[in-house]
This record gives sequence, structure tokens and C-alpha cells, in this order.
Amino acid sequence: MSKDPVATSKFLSLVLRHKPETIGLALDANGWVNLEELVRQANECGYGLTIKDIFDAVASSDKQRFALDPSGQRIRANQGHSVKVDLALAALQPPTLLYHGTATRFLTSIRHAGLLKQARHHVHLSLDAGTAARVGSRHGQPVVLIVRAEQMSHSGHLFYRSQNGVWLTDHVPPTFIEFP
Ligand code: HQG
Repeated sequence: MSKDPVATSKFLSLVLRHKPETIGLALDANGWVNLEELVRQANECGYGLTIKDIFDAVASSDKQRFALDPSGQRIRANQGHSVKVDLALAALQPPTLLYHGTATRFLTSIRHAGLLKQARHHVHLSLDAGTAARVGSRHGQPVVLIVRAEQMSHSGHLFYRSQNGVWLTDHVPPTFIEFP
């Protein structure tokens, strides 16, 4: 019987973003793992999984969290890593404004320090306020901050866009944030 794609997606997020070692895997420098090896290691560790389960989870991920390489033999997470990987993203000119959803309880700290990447590789920014509000609601009472991305870029800050359309940057100083 096939696995629930959401459960597989959570398992893949754990292994491909945060803790590949839980099933004895290592990501390569760019975050890729071989699909067959992933299935073999998962099964060896008691997490019954088939290649089809993985394809189902990749296809049904609402945010395209995972990518298969063109050969179809390797998989990686598109973003969100806490382990060190180089996604080899090219710096891009951002739109004028981007949005960051957070929780009201973080506002005091963000006013002082700006947006920090915390455990992730980058600060994650959304193209629209609605998406940002949903991201923020994962942490508590949501609040959407407007980031003056174009101005930041003119001041030398670099921006990247992950394969699934999330905008990424290293740090957003408070001067570039519009608070509600
Ligand atoms: C907050 C999900 C205090 C920041 C989403 C956020 C996203 C500060 C939290 C992706 C701070 C970190 C990323 C400061 C930032 N003081 N708090 N100075 N600076 N923060 O989960 O952006 O489902 O690491 O506002 O859709 O919430 O994983 O980042 O609230 O795209 O695919 O620290 O995760 O995608 O939380 O979410 P996170 P995020 P997936």
C-alpha cells in the first residue's frame, strides 16, 4: 500500500534538509542524494518506502519542496536546509518589495536585530503578503513585514530565488523593514 504523501514529505524534509544521518545518509556538496540509496537506507532503518512513494510526495508537495535532477536518479530539497549545502543559486535582482511573515512575539527582537536566518541558510521572503501571513501563522499570531528589497539590493545585499520561488537573503537590517 502507498504511504501518505504528507508523511513521506515530512520524512524527506527531515532527511534532505536537517538530519540525513538519522538513516545513515550523507548529502553531497549540493544537497543531492541518490534515490536508490535513499530508499535502501530508509528501509534498512525500518522506514518502509518505495521510489513510487517518493515520486508521489514530490508531485503532491504544495510548495515543490523537492527536486529531481534531470537524470531522475537524484533528489534534493529545494530550500530550508539546516545542514551545510551549496544550492549553487545565482544572485538575482529582487522585486521592489518582498514580504516576511512572522509572529507578533518576535517583533521587539526583529526591530533591534532585523531579520536573522536563525537555523536556516537564509532569511525566507515571499512574493506576496498572503503567503507570508501563512508562513507567519506557523509561529503564533501572524504579522506581515514589508521588506524594501530593491533598496537593499542597491545597497549591496544579495538576493537568491529557490527553485520553488522563495526569495532568500542573508540578513535584513531593520532600516529596510516596514513594520505595521
Ligand atoms: C523569526 C516554511 C526573533 C522569523 C515556510 C521566523 C517558509 C526572528 C523564525 C520557510 C528574528 C524562524 C521558512 C529576530 C527572524 N528575532 N525572531 N531577529 N529574525 N526571526 O521556520 O521564515 O514548510 O526558520 O520571523 O513556508 O518562518 O519548511 O523561518 O518566524 O518558506 O517548506 O524566526 O519554512 O517552508 O523560523 O519559514 P523559520 P520561516 P517549509
